[in-house]
Parts: sequence; structure tokens; C-alpha cells
Amino acid sequence: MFNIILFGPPGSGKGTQSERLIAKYQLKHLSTGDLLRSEIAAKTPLGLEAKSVMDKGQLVPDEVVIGMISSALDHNPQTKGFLFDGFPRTASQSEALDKLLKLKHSEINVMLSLEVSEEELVKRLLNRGLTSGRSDDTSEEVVSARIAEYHKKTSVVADYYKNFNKVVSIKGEGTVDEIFNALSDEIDKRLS
Ligand code: B4P
Repeated sequence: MFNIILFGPPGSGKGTQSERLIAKYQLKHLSTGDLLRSEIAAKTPLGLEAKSVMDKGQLVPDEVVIGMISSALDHNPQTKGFLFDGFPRTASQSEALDKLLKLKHSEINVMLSLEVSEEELVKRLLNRGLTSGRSDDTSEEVVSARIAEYHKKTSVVADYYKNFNKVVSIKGEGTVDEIFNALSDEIDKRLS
């Protein structure tokens, strides 16, 4: 299996680039944001709990997202690999992911980290909020809380994978095509 983490702050282009990368490399896309939004849409108890946390710009509890990922890994035994988008987001989530992959005799091959200025992040998210209907994109206060949560809890995840020399930084500003090409080059290097 070839497993990738697409990493970056909220609004850095993870969801946008994931769509293209899974089509090109035939990977299974695991986005914890998308999984949580499906639970919200289905009005499950987990979805109702998640919505109140997400609407404040905070992170959903580790055990909830780790449980979702564990079950998704078990349901996709035949995949060529996984593209993790928006996960892991805390140090505990990284450790849990490594353990889950080890049980499957697999590991993370690379973390591709999208670098985008804070000003651009806020602009993109509020712009998406105009059309997406996502309640966490509509207020500047919530968008700022999400970015603050990233600095407080998520940026350490890159440090964790840096210890294993698995992190590659990619400029996340430019056209979607330019960024996609830069990501693809890094993946191709590792696949060949
Ligand atoms: P996510 O769904 O992961 O969403 P995100 O980080 O906000 O955005 P993403 O990075 O995917 O968006 P993109 O840049 O593609 O998280 C939402 C919430 O779920 C979190 O706040 C948290 O509460 C919860 N959650 C999710 N995972 C969790 C976990 N593991 N643990 C705990 N809680 C978790 O797109 C942004 C906009 O930029 C789009 O409009 C796009 O069109 C635009 N854009 C993209 N690329 C561009 C480019 N090159 N130029 C200009 N605009 C661009």
C-alpha cells in the first residue's frame, strides 16, 4: 500500500487537491471532515455532537475521529493505498494512525504539507462560505478559531512526521493545476 497524508491549515486546499489525487493514483480518499459532515447530514447522535463542536471552530474529540478512521481502514482491505485528508490533526491521532497501519503491515509513505499564508486562508474560507452552506465557513470569528486551533493542536503533527523524514512542504498558493503538479511530482518520485 502507498499511503499519503495531505496536510495543511484549514483552507489550504486539502479537499480540492485530494479529489484530483485520488483520481490520478486510484487511492481511497479518507477525509474526516467529509465523514463528519455525512454524519451531520444523516442527523446521527455522533453528527449532532460533532456539529456543535465544528460550529465553534474546534476539533472533534480524538476518540470519535480515530474510531471513524479505524472502521474505514477495515472496510477497504483491497485498496492500493489511502489518502488521508484532514487527519491526523493532533499528536494522539498521529500515534493512533501509525498503530492502525502497523496492524495492517503498512505505514505512512509521505506527508505533503501545503503552505499558505493566513491572509489567503481567511479569504478562501469566507469566500467558500458564500456558496457552500458550511456553517463553519460563514463567520470570520469561527474561521479564525479554526486557524488558532490548527496552530495550537495540529501543527505539531508535522513535527511528529519530520522525526521520520516523511514531510515535504509544497507551496499551496498558485493555480490549482500548479499545486497539483507539484504534489504529483513528489508522489511520482516515491512511486518510481
Ligand atoms: P475539513 O473538512 O478538514 O476542512 P478544512 O480544513 O476547513 O478545509 P480544506 O483544507 O479541505 O479545504 P480546501 O482548502 O480544499 O475540517 C472541517 C472541520 O471538521 C474542522 O474544523 C474540525 O472541526 C472537524 N474535523 C475534521 N477532521 C478532524 C479531525 N481529524 N479531528 C478533529 N476534528 C476534525 O478549500 C478551501 C477553499 O479554498 C475552497 O473554496 C477552495 O475552492 C479554495 N481553494 C482551494 N485551492 C485553491 C487555490 N489554489 N487557489 C484559490 N482558492 C483555492
